[in-house]
Amino acid sequence: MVPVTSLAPSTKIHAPMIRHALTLLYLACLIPVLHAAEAKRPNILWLIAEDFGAHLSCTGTKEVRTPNIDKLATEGVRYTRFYNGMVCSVSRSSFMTGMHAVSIGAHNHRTLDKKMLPEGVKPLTSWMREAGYFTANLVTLPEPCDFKGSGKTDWNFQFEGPDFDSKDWADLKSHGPFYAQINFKETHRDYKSPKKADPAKVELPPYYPDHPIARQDWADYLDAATELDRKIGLVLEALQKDGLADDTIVIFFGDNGQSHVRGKQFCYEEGFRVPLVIRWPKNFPAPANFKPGTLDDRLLDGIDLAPTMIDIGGAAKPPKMQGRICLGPRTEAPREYVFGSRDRCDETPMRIRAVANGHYRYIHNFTPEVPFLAANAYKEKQYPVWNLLKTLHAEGKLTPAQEVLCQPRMPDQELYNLDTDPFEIHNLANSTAPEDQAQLKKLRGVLDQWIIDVDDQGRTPEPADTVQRVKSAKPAGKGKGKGKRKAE
Ligand SMILES: [Ca+2]
Repeated sequence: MVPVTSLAPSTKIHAPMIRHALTLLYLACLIPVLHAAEAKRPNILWLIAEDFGAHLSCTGTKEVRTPNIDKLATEGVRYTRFYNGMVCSVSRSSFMTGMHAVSIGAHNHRTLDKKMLPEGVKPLTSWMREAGYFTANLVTLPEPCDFKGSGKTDWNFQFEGPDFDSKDWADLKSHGPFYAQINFKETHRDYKSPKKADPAKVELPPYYPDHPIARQDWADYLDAATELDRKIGLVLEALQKDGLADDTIVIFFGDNGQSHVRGKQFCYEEGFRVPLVIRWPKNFPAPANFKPGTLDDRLLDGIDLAPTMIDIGGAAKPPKMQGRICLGPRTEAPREYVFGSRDRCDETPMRIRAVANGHYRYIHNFTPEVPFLAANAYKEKQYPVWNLLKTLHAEGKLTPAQEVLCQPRMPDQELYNLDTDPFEIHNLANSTAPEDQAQLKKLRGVLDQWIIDVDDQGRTPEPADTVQRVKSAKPAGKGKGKGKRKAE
């Protein structure tokens, strides 16, 4: 029999070894689990609506029917102050790079002589591909959807490498994790959706004339939104049916504000503020700052999407990226301000810069001599209210808020109190109220500094022959084929 005393030293010697061995065994078991957890990353699906403000049933808009987007918002989070604008090619260049368009020379819609992206800046798909994601801009959708994605990219830059890996939904199942997008054209003009909204019941912003033409046009827009919602419902159904829903983050947003007279192409709320809804999939724990079924009123910029996707994909945010991660443990400081820019759109040069802090919006019109209704073939052809305003102005039938749009020049500066004046019709730039003056001074300073900080390339005018080149490059409202320029 071995004396107990002789056992004690031996036990003391072996206990750490046993613990060490157990630790190694534990780690050996754990490492594959960790690798599996690392390997399993969520898919990402962007549903991008064209030219769409947050005109949803769940935001209280009358005469629109959006049960599918409303449901998505109930299952996920709806972001109430998401700014993305102000026009297609410019905002798409921004949210696909995580960079302000003015920083990368992509600020003119559409840029004629597209530059290479600066070193360290790439399209989101390149970063996602490097992170191990399959990328797709879906055109071919499952048969029950019975429609195609538009496949729009519209980027104002050149870059190295492929844009996407596929156009076909059928590739998604076998190529996870994926980053995919579907571009919906319903809410882009021309509006061609089934007529459902009653023009007599729609609610117009006060700066548009209460006229049958304006009411019909707004009803047509809402019908386009209803049709958009129907198609989104079909896509979500397909995602479920293919067993992808529980592994896929769904992100619905507008590429820029609605294509109405004071919306797209301008720096007011109507041009920038668009819906954003995110639904987190069941098979992945939701971030702490994501509470399904709630509203999130943080100020967000379209450029925040790209770094957030890269972070979700498990890669580091590229150092030059100006957007901020807005979900998860690496969420960056909340924005105090959102900025906006407008430069040449089609054949209409105009330079506007804007900043908003959630309560006030300040706008600096650098080209006030260019009137709000400056000639633009696309708008004259496609915006009935554009022409209606001119007619009613000539007849003296406009209200003061509508008359402002028909003036021969823009104000040098504009300041709006968004809390008391959500439609931005009372310009407070010349107000003597101390609070207004304080906001004007503060926001002007912030905007001036931003222009320096982001190296705003709009400070350098385009070559003098640019407008002539744009005019000769496209017939208005036509030219969908390659080599032609489509007006919008
Ligand atoms: Ca657009």
